[in-house]
Amino acid sequence: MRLSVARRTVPAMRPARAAVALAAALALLSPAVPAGAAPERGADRDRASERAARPALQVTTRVAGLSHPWDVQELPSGSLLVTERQPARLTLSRPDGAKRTIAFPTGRIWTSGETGLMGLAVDPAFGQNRRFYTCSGWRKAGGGHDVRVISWTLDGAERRATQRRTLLRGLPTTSGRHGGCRLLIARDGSLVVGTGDAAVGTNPRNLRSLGGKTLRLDRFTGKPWRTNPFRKAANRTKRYVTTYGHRNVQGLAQRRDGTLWSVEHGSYRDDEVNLLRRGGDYGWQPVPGYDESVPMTDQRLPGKQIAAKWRSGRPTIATSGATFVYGRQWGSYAGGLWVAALGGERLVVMKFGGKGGLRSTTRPAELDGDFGRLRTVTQRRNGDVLVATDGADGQGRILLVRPRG
Ligand SMILES: [Ca+2]
Ligand SMILES: [Ca+2]
Repeated sequence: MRLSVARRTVPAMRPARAAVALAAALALLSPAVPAGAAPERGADRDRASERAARPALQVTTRVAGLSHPWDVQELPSGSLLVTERQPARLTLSRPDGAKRTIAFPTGRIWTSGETGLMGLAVDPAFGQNRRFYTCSGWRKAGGGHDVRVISWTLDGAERRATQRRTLLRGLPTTSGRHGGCRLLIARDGSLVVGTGDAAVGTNPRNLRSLGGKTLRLDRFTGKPWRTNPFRKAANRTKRYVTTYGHRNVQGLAQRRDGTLWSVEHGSYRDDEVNLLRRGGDYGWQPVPGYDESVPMTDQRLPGKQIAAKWRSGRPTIATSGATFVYGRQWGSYAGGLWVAALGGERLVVMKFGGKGGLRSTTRPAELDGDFGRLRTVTQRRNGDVLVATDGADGQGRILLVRPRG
């Protein structure tokens, strides 16, 4: 049994299945069965991957000198684009390590508390259209502020961003608390937006508010996405809503089987990882006022509330950005959802079965406690993983993670 050497691992597998898993693990030794490939295809293979080797991880600093880096994405040139929440800066790090601040209207970004320059997505056709997308606080021309999703183009010299279009405005804000906001371009080309409830108790369940939701839209026109569950609603805001009843969505990820997942911060309990279903109610409704004593998924609400696939219980670890990581070099970490934790100052690799059931959670020792708060995780095209740390005042970093070997 290799279970005993799995440091800090909580296997969700029942002992009765061990014999089956052992047989599957032996089958995995055949090179014809790549570890980590399409884990949703078969439960046996999934269980087998639990037993595959966990590679030792090599962690180095790829970019230093950042302030609250919030998201990082790779460009086709190999340069990394980084959003820094506060002070609302867009930074580029070239493959040779040279770093520069992109000319960008930082002064228009509203920064307060948890809100600033946040989510970032790079267009799949960036090589042709040079587009990328941000979600950020925004100072309205006539005073006041909201959170907006905006498309930009980056010039060929990678020095200047030009605003193309405000795709979505009016995401609610109050003090800056619970401002969201994560972006993901799904494989069908839609732009998915994970939002926060702005610490207003009625927002998550109000389908005329963009707060406490996942939203989906056309990344070129900003129109509601064609498969949205309420796309025919009379109310325009409602047409954007994909799921509701969220507290503060900090992570969005798509698995190879096409399923979409969100990661969100719990209250005093229960950070959650949710498998998103169109039109689903995820059960956060902290009223009257902003009463955080209610459950993160309150089944007493009318209708059906969808339970989380993973929850932290108590204490919370403030789970944030996440991505499904693939590639056989990652051994049993492959196919897992790699989740960054802020308060917990760790990375957690969660393995889920084909139907979304939790199989195991692992805390790689190499990314546990040594780098402060971890904000998000991204996988590069070459398979390497990038992890953003949340350091303030130039202490934030982008870490490069590879299997040691
Ligand atoms: Ca929930
Ligand atoms: Ca109910």
